[in-house]
Amino acid sequence: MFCFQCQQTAHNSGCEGRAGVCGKKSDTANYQDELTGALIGLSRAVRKKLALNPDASFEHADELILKGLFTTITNVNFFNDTIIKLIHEVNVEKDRIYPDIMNYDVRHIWEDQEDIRSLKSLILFGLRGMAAYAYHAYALDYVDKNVLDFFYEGLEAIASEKSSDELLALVLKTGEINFRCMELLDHANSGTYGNPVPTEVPLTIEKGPFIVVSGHDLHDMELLLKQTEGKGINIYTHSEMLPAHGYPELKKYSHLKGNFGTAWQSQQSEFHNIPAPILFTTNCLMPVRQSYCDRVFTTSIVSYPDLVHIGEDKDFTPVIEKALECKGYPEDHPMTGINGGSTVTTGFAHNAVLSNAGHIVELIKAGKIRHIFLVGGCDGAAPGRSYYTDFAKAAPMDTLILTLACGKYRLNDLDLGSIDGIPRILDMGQCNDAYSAIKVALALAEVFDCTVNDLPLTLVLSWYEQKAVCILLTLLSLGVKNILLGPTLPAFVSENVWKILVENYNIQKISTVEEDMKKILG
Ligand code: FS2
Ligand code: SF4
Repeated sequence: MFCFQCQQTAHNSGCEGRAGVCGKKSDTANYQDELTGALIGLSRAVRKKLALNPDASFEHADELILKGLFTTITNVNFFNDTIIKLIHEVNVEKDRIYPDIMNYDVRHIWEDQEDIRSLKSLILFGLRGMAAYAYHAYALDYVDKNVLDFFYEGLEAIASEKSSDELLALVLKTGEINFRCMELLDHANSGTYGNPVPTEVPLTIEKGPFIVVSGHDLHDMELLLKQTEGKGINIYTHSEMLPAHGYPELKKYSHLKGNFGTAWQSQQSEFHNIPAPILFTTNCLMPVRQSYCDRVFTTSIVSYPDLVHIGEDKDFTPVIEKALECKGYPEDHPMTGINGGSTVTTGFAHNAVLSNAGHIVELIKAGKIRHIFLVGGCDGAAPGRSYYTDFAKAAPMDTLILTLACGKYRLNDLDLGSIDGIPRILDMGQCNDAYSAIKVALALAEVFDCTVNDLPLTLVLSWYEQKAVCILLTLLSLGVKNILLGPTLPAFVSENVWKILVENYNIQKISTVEEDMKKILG
C-alpha cells in the first residue's frame, strides 16, 4: 500500500506496510487504488461517449463516481467487500457505456516525478472531497451538471500526460468547481431544512435511551428523527453533525436534544462503554473498540467489517432497538467541551451573519471590531493542534472568530464574550459551510469596496482529510491570500508546488500563536 492523502500520514511522508495510521489495512488501500483506477476507466468511457454525443446523460455513472470517490476518503470505508462490489459495478457500467476501455493503475501517479505527483494528487484528493459534498446534495435531489462533468474531466486528466502548467490550471479549476459544489450543497441543505438560526446546544446527555448521530448527512439525520419520533428516544449530534441543531426543519423535533462529545479523534475514549448506539453517516469513523463495537452502525458510504449497515431503504429499526435495549444513562449525564464549557452555539451560517452585516460593518468602522479571524477546518490528533485553542484564547477582545467544521471543537465551548451583542465566536457550520464564510467575506468586501485580501480578515485553517483539500483549492481559486495552514503541511505538496503557492498566494504554515498574532495584527 501507499497512501499519503491525509494530515496524519506516517512520518508526514506516506503510509506503507501493513496498515495506515488511520487503521486502513494494506489490502483495503490497494482496493481503494483499484477503485480509483476503475473510476478513471469509467471517466474515459463517459468522455468518449460525450465526444460522440454531447447530449448523452449518465445518471448511473454519475452516482458511481460520487460513491466511488467518497469511498476512498479518509475514515469512511474500511470494508473490502463493499469496495470490491463497487469496483465491479463501475466496470460493468463502463463496459455498458463504451466497451474496451482500460482502467488505470494509480501507482503511476504515486511513482511519478515529484511535482507531477503533487499536482495530480491535489486534483485527485480535491475531487474526493468534492464528491462527498456532491453526494450529500444528490441525496437531497440537488445536482449540478458542471460539477458532475468535472469529475470525469479531472479523473481523465490525472491519468494523462500533462505539463505542470496544465495541471496547475486544473488544480485551480478543481477549487473553482468545488465552490459551485459547496454552493449547491448550501442550497440543498437550506432549501430543504431552512436557513440555520443561532442555537445554543447543551452538552449534557439527558437520562433515558438515546442515539448519537455522527457525520455530515442531514438527510440521514432527518430520516432518523422521523423514525424515532414519539418512541422515548433522544437524539444527540456528534462531531460534524452539530450544525444540524441550527436548521429549523430539524430543530423542530423536540427529541433532538444536544451534542455528544467533541471532535472525531476523541471517539474511542468518548464512546467507551456508552449506553447507546452511534450511527455514522459519513467520516470520520475510527477503528471500532471492543467496549462499544456492538453499538456502532453505519449507513450510506460508510462501511466497516462486522458492523450492521443500514442500507438504502434507510430502515433504522436496528439502531432504534439497540437504543431501547441500552436504555441510556440512568441519570442526566453532564459532559463538557475540551475547555470545560457545558454548552456550545451553532447556526451562524451566511444568512444569520449577513442579517447582522450592517451592525458588523458599523462596528468595524467605529474600530470596535479590529479584526475577524476564521479559525477552523478539520480537527485531528496531532499535538500541535492545541495551537488553535491558544489562538482563540489569545485573540484580542476587539476581534471576532468565525469557525467551522470539526476543528471548532478546539474552541467552541470557550466563553469569549461578545462585541456589542455579536458573540465573539460564530460557528458557521460544517466544513462545506466554508461556503458561508466565503459569502460573508465577499459581502464585506463589497461594502468596503475592496478585495477580500484587503479586509481585516485572516484565515487560520487546520486540515486533516480531502474535504479540506478541496476547500483550500477553492480559496486559492478565489485569489484569497495570506492563509495560515497547519498543523503540518500536506505530504503530497512538493517543495516546488509549495513555492508556487507561497509566491502567488503568500500561504504560510502556522508558527507560534504569538508570532502569528503579531504578524497579523502588527
Ligand atoms: Fe472533520 Fe472528519 Fe468535515 Fe472532515 S469529522 S475531519 O470528515 O469533513 O471535517
Ligand atoms: Fe495514512 Fe491517512 Fe492514508 Fe490513512 S488515509 S492510510 S492515515 S495517509
